[in-house]
Amino acid sequence: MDILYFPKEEEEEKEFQGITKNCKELILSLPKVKGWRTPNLYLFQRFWCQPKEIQAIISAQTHFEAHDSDVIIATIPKSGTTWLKALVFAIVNRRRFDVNSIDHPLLRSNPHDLVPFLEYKVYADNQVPNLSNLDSPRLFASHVPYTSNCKVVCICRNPFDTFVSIWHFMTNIRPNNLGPFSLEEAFDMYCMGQVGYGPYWDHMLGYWKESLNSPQKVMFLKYEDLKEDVNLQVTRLAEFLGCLFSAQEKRDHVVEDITKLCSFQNMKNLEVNKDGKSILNFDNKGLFRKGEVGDWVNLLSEEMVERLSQIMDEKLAGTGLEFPNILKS
Ligand code: PAP
Repeated sequence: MDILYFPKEEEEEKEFQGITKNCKELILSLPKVKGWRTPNLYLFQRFWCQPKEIQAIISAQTHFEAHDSDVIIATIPKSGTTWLKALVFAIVNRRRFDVNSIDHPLLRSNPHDLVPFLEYKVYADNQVPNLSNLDSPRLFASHVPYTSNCKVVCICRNPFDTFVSIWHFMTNIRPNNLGPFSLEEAFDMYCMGQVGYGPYWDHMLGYWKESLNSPQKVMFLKYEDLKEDVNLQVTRLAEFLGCLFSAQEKRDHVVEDITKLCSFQNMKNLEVNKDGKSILNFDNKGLFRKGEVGDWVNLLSEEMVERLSQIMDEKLAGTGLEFPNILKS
């Protein structure tokens, strides 16, 4: 039988491209595990990250100065980032950009271009841009738990669907050079917290606790709640962001127009989301898969569900954070 040759070295070289000598030294001193789409993940400031992310995170932590009026959308990957970015952009800019305009930026640009990630766009590739001339409120996003003076909107999603979403996304983009990565192996790593920006529960609970301590500063949303009643959540978001809908706007159905503009079907079918690339080399179309609650039933075995349920029960016990009815989907 032929042995498949996987030139992993090429990927290892790529993962450190553009990383400064000092940063590389730091990264190589960190604990590491196998990566999902790069050779390794490194444990940096208690979270598992890729080298390029680590360099950009350090840069953001050094250079980013939050304004009180800024808004940061903070998420763990695959929990509804794209959707939340679209909603927040449409809400805070609705006086600048009429939601029903055929020229609305969300019809031409992917939400990741309108609300850039600090670690993938703003401070990626060693750049330190001047952000002082940007219109207020400035909108940014991050997968990292930043402590910041500005408002933060966080979204999380039940871990079953989040895992399934990451799994599909990663299997599409994982380079062949890295060799096979089975569902079982990925799930095992997920359960040990070894996934980008994981452990999942620490990320989620960090923002959850912040939202309880400082509800004026941190708003915590669940993907499932958005799916259940997105108009209600858009109204709550506007209140949190200090731009309430007026009685006239309510009569004019502005809330419903925003949710329609940002709906899965609408966004998925836009040209920019069918053909564009907004984050590194990912195709935007990979950001719009099914957009459902409960898709995990199609992938996870009974044992997997039991294992992850136990982990979540243990991690979330006494925190007040729960995902009711997820297992009955
Ligand atoms: P990211 O971390 O790469 O930015 P993120 O947007 O957080 O990804 O999550 C992608 C998930 O949100 C996908 O879920 P799925 O794999 O279970 O289908 C994607 O389909 C879903 N999604 C994207 N846009 C929307 C939307 N407008 N409404 C509902 N779900 C959406």
